[in-house]
Parts: sequence; structure tokens; C-alpha cells
Amino acid sequence: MKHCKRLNRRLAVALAACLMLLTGCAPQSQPAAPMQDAKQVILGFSQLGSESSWRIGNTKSIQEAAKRAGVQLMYENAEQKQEKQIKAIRSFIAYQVDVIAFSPIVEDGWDNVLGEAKQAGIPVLTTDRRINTADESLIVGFVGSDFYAEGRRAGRFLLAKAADMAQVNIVEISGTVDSTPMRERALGFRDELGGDTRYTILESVSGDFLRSKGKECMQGLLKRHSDIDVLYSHNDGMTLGAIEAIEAVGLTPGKDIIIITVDGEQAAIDLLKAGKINCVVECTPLIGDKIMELANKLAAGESIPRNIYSDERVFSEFDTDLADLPPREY
Ligand code: GYE
Repeated sequence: MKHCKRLNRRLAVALAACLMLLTGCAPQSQPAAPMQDAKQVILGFSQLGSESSWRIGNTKSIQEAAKRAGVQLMYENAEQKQEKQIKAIRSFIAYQVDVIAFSPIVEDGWDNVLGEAKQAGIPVLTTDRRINTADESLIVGFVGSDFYAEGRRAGRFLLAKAADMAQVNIVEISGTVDSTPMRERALGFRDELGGDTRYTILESVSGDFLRSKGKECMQGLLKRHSDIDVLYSHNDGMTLGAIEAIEAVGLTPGKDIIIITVDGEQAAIDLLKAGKINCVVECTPLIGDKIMELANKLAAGESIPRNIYSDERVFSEFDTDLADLPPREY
């Protein structure tokens, strides 16, 4: 039966490849569809976009890990559109892949397509971000970061940094609305600051995890508020944009405004060393090997843990080992 399903799938993959060749309309991010060793696991992966260095590092990690693990990867990039992710998942179901993994751009709106995957008997793993659903059985597991913990770590740094300040005015540039990192980084940060009345969040705006929007957001925030002490930004890309805006009005980032950012890409670590950023909360995109290990297990019918979190740290101006940090891979 399993053998039969595999043959059908091979046929579907080969037919799809022929059709693409005949019509000459293969999409740019065409899923790899060569006939391979019958035992090779096929993983359909829907990436949400390429909005940041984090995301590009994440894609690279997944593609390289697939090669190392001998997993046949059908990769699709949804360019920031949920409809495109849904379409990609439907195409993976049509190809009868062994396992589907995806990084959901937002949390809501996945029940129908995941119900179809379940119906087809294909296990689905969410990576990096989570979904919101009443039916937990639609997903077999999650691998990625604990964003709530990241928010708390950002808050913890601020508590230490601003210990002597009488009043602390914060602006927040958050990530994509309704995405898991946006929700949880905001919540963890607020919970860590607790009921301390010295801390005020003057305004929170969404910069969609994009550098250009981070700059625009900061320009607006600087116009509307003359008393900003702290910028808490949900990713390095937006922080880099915001720093340009801060410098453009003659202020010194890291001194006039305390800068706290999340991700830990090389450019942010460099600015931390240069004193323009005060704290970088690490969020690693390097989860490719883990995803392949889980895909192989799922394809073999084994069970996997419900949640797997990456080990992460904080880099800040309080650290003495910054000079010795190895180069970042993203
Ligand atoms: O922080 C940001 C990216 O989901 C953890 O998405 C990821 C976030 C990351 O665009 O840079």
C-alpha cells in the first residue's frame, strides 16, 4: 500500500515535471522534481518570504541541511502572502510528499488546508512560527524559538540598564501583526517589566520585520515624541533602519536612545560592538538540521516531541566576550 502510494507520488511528481517542461511555465522557485531513489524522503517546505537576513539565513540552513540529510526538498517561497503559502501546501498534498513543514506568516486561517493534509495522511510540522487552531491534531509538532522568553530577556536587560533611571520612556517597533514573534516578544517584554510604574510604553507600531519600514516607523516616532529613552525593536532589520532615522536627526543611538533588538545577525552584533546597539537578544534561524531529523522520523512513522526550542542567549554591552564571538552565519 505504502509502496503503491510512493509509486503514485513518483508518477505525480514526474507528470508535473513534464507538464512544466511542455508548457514552459515552471515557477521561479520550482519544486525539485527529479526521479530519485525510491527510499528518499520528500519534504515539502513553504517558506513565508525573504523579508530579513534572518529569513535568508533560515532558508539557507534548510536547503543545506536537506542536501546533507539526503532529503528531497520541495521548496516554495510565499513572498509574504498567506494565500501563496496555502497554495504551496495544496501542491505538496497533490504531490503526495512524505512530510510538510511550513513557517506560517500569521497565526490564523490554516484549518482548512491543514485539514486537507490530515485527510491525505501527511504529517505537518510548523517551523519558526506557530498557528492558532482549535484542532491541535492538525500539526504534529513545532521547532523554533521561544519568542516569549526572548521578550522577557529583552525586558531583563532593560531592568538592569535602567536601574538608576527615575522614568523610562519606551517606543516599540513590532513585527508582522498577528505573527507569533510579534505577539510573544511584545508580551514577554511587558511581563518582565511587570507593574514597575517607571516604565512607560509611549507607542508601539508595526514595522512588518522590514528594514525600510523600521526606518519609516522611527521617523514618525521621533516626530511624535521628544522624550524617547528606549527603542525596543522586534528584529535587527527594523533596528538598522531605525538607527538611520535616529542618526539623521542628530541623536546618537546607544547613548541618547537605548537600543534593544532581536535576532543577532552579523550587522547587529557589529553595531553592538560599535556601541550603537545596547542589547541583542539572540533568535537563531539555523534550524535546518533539526527539521530534517524530524522529517526523517515522521516519514518513518515515528513520533516526535510536540515542541522543540533552540538554545539561545543574549549579547549586550555588559558582556566581556564580544570580541571573541565567532562570525554569525546570518
Ligand atoms: O525575528 C525576523 C523575521 O519569525 C523569528 O521573522 C522570525 C522573525 C525574525 O523576519 O527577522
